[in-house]
Amino acid sequence: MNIKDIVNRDIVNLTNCESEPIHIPGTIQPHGFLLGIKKGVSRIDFCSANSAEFIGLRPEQLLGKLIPEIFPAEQAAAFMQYADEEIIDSARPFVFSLNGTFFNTTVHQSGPNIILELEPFPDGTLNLPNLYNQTRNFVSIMEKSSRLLELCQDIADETRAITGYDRVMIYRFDPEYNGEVIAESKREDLVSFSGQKYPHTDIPVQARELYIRNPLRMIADINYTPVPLLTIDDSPEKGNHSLDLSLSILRSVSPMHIEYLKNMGVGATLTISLLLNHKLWGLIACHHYSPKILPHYTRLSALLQGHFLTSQIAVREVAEEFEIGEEVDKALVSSLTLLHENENFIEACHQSPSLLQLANATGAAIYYNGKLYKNGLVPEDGELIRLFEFLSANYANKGLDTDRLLDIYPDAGAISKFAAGIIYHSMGSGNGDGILWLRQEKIETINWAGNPDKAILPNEDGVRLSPRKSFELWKEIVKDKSLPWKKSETNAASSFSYALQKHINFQVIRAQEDKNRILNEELQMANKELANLNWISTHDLKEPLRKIQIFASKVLDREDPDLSAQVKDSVERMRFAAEKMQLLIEDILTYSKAGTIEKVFKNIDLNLVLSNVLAELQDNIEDKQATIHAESLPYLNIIPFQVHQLFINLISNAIKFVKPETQPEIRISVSTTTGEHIPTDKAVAGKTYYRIALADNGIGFDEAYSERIFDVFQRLHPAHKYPGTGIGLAICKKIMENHNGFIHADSIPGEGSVFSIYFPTE
Ligand code: BLA
Repeated sequence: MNIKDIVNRDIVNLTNCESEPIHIPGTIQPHGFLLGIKKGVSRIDFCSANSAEFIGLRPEQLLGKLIPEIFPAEQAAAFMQYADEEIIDSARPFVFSLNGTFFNTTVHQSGPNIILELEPFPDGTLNLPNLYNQTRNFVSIMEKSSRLLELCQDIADETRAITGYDRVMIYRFDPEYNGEVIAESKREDLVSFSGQKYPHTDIPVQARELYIRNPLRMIADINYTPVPLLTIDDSPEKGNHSLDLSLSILRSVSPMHIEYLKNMGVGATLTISLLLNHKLWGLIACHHYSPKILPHYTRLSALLQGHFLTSQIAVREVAEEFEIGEEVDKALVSSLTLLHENENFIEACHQSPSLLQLANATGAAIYYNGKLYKNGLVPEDGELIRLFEFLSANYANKGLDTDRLLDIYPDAGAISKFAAGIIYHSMGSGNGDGILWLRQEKIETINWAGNPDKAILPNEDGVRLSPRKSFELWKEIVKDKSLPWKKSETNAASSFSYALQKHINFQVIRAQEDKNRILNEELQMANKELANLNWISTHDLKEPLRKIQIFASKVLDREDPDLSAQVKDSVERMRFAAEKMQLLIEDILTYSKAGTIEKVFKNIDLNLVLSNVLAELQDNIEDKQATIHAESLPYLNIIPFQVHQLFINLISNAIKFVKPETQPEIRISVSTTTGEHIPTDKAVAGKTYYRIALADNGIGFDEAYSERIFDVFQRLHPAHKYPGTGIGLAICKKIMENHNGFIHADSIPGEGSVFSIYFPTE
């Protein structure tokens, strides 16, 4: 028979430390012995080298044998029944008695093997702890300690009482898996590790993964000599030469870690995993300063303690966050109430303490319309505005919260005193407007147990690297950082920012409405004044003008030799001016009437209106030898005298604005169209309109004026050449508005113009 050990002799160093296969060391600790049995056939395939020390049988006497060949028939049968069960119950371990010694036997399956780990009871017999008392203590601890830290302290005390270790620590991981001792129970003479921090490298990733699967480990004596596991090399299954000891209690420990513990001066340890949501939240870490073997049932009690604690971690953490959440909610409600009750919240209430409390901030600021509104502790104005501008340029539609502004804003160092951490929300107007909550710098001192940069040191021969030798306190000062923002705080800040934005939008709309209302009132006033012109013109202006004209005519008609030619000329001019003035008054009157006079619509034949207009303009037409061609016009529901006025204005313009030596020619055409084809956004898409186009061969005008020519007193051509008041087209526009229609002009200078009027067909 050829027997060989399966010891893993790979050397650990810096490059493979994180991948050291700690689950297959091929050795065990010596406080018990191990048998690996092929499941189903009960043949011993693996055996630790120390079997004889416990049962007087050497490995070569055990390997290859069946269980019933070694153990008394009754015990062998009982064991085989126990080991064949689907799930092996570790809380009910199997007790072997051999040659008068009782062994606690932990059994689990590893691949095709059943692993038996036999430990003699330390005091010779099975000694059950008083579980009733222990459980009662746990429950009273749960009930009395409400805060997580208190609970951890109580669990540390209780674990030490049950297990008797010199030091019991509750060790909590941060997100990077650096750890901190958050509670400690210890022998009085020992130096405290409380509050110390240890780098993540102290417990490498594969160790952490293993501790999720196997929540309890014991190192009974740091100075132990590992015991090799043996197997028969010429067994039928060649190559099956490693045994996965992940779930084993006797598994030998990584030499790296042993060195670490020696450096720390520790003699024995027990470690229990604390899991939250399937992740390692922390450890219960126990140290003893001499060798220590904890009996199986006491281990289970300590493990139960760990389970109790983990079941409470989430509950306490949520409860503590909930308490903060409640305070924050209260402050949010008061801030929102102020916002809703104050028309001008920013001016009136931006200094309310509740605005700070809703995010537990030390300062807050709002930047709106180029003005700063500040609350609490804030940087000086220039720096604050620069920060707002930076944030609005980079985080406009996102919002942001950070406990270290310096990570994103290079100038943050100068303002850390006020704004090491911020919550930011932009306000949509775009000019850097936004709201900020600020938190002061909280300089943190981390008490590293030894310099974390020297977690791994080259040793004397410079080849192997070993864990650090010094655990002397090494202080790290963390600057430019605030306390982290809690979810409830960032949520409250978002809710408030959203409400503030709505409030501001609403104010802008209301201000616009106010402006519109004032404009409307002004317009009504203007209309009223215009209506007054009607009265003034008839009574106060027209009468004196007529008198001026009559007297002027009388003077001119008289053949008075005493009147010089110069005086006559002046009087003539005076008469002419009065005539023009009268025309102007009449036009203004028509314009004002077009807007104010009661609108009486009649369904009427437009051809009739046109022939009346042509009759009225008869003299003018003959005088200029104008020709007018008109297609047949439709019946329309119109205000007859206004449409009459409209045609008068348009046709007389066409006759007036002619090129020298040219006879005016006017073509009136009719078509239908729909709103989207009319060049104004006021037309209703899909609605049908009549288009009546008056095309002339006149002097035309520059296209740039096609809108402005419809404004009052807009003249494009010199008055001495083309006389008129400049109101005619404004009247036309108003008339079309009265008919829910539009007027539009196209022109090519020197060729002619087309005036299109659009009436809704219905
Ligand atoms: C394992 N390291 C561990 C364990 C702890 C620590 C608790 C679990 C094993 C156990 O039960 O003891 C670390 N122990 C601590 C810390 C305190 C403590 C921080 O008491 C604080 C009070 N360790 C190193 C370096 C390496 C390393 C540099 O410092 C590797 C290069 C390795 N640590 C290492 C390994 C294990 C380990 C491999 C797994 C040991 C095993 O389970 O085999």
